[in-house]
Amino acid sequence: MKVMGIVNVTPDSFSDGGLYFDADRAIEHGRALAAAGADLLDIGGESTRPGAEPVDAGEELNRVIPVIEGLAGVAPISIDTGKAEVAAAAICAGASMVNDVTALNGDPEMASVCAENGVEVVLMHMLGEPRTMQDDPRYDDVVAEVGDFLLARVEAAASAGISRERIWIDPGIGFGKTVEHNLELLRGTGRFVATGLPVLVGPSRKAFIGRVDGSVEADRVGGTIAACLAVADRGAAMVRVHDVAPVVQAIRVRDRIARA
Ligand code: PMM
Repeated sequence: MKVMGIVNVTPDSFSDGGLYFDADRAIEHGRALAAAGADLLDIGGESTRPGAEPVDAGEELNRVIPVIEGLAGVAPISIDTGKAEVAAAAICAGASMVNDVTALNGDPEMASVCAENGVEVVLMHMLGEPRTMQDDPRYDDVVAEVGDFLLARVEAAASAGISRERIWIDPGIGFGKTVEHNLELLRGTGRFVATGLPVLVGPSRKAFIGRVDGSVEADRVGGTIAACLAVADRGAAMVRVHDVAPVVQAIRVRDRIARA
């Protein structure tokens, strides 16, 4: 299982908001994550934390482009954005993957930008939008509904010319889900893997961990590792994490045990 290291160039992200807002610090952080074993670096300039307000494209570009330029060649780069303009500029600067938490629903130009540039694309499930997604989310069967949504978005992406081999799916842990929904999605990872598409999961330091043990964001590495190992056992292809070194170590040991 691969590890995607998170570089949030934002003042207000979920658990590291403000830490790497300065481009030089973000680049230094990205280099450290790559040295710690990250297979990819996911660079984002707009926070998607619950309640977050949107950022305009100009500001998002100012945040992410210098960081992508600084990290191009250090590791493969993913751009975490829902905006086609940002994705296009990020690709020019060196990104080879577009991680779109809106699953191509946020910007009508996004699918064509991804198709024309032949990049990999992550389609993630979110209920509604970040500002309101945690207001009483409800599902009858969360795994089935998230799976149906993702498969519909895969079809939309494929009809827009994005090659199926380049599409990843992600259940969107924390994006319009209660703690029980998140635990069910993690438990149900195998159902997403059974689609044959590579599955990315982003449990890192998220609130469901704190709901299990009362921990604060910076103190959720153990819970993050537990979730990463659980999805590795169920066939996930990649996890998106802040704490790359301990997660890489946990996966290496898990893989050696699994191989015997
Ligand atoms: N989570 C966040 C941001 N982007 N992208 C994908 N594909 N999956 C996720 O789970 C995901 C994401 C929010 O976490 P952060 O603010 O700590 O980066």
